[in-house]
Amino acid sequence: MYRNNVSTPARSLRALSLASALGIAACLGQSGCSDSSEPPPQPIVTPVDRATAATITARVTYGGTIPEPIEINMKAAGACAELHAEPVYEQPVQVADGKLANVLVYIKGGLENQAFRYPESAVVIDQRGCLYHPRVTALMVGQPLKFLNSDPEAHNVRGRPDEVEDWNFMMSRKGAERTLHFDKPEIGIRVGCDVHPWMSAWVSVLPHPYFGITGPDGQVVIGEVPPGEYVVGTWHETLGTREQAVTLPASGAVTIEIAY
Ligand SMILES: [Cu+2]
Repeated sequence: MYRNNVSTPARSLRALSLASALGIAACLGQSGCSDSSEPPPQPIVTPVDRATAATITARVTYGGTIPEPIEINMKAAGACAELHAEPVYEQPVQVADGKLANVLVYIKGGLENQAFRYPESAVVIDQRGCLYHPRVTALMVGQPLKFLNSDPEAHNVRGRPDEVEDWNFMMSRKGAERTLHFDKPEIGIRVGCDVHPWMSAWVSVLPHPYFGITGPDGQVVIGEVPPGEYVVGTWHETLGTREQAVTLPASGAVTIEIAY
């Protein structure tokens, strides 16, 4: 979470602590209640010359054995079980026709000392059917990350980062929302719910806009990249990381294949 802005987040944290001390549920998990930390100021950006900008297309494939999906037992939480007519399975390795989904593809090296505007629009993770939607997501430093609770069941949202501030809050009512901002990058932050231990989401925070998550086609297209030498990195929650060097000519379009 963003903590470098000395004034407002510190003040709101103090207010929250005071409210907690007084036993006031300061906006925690109430319907329609948004408890937003302040976004950081937009940086002074490094301009990108669109006339020479280039495109990277990354195709991610999987050639290994696909693990057996594991049925999630929601019976301990009856309200969750009631939300599903069919069995629900845990399957982090989403492969269709050899193409691997839910992989973060991002520029890992080559953009040092450059700064980019973050989108003001929030990336949203919904808690629905006692699962996170989407399971894997990414956003920029400073960009809002909004958690929603669409369930008639209470969830807590616990982040287990290594670099950014950790977080943990309850979202006890349907319609509750809560927004976070991050002040530094981190790849593959685990998000979970202590009430429903099968709930897993993964959030990555990037210092630039050159990233994407593969869909069923296993592909990410990263556009408007300045020409240059880069390292493209990938991350998958169970299959780990890969990286590949890329030379991007001016106005070029380079396609790389990344195999797991
Ligand atoms: Cu939960």
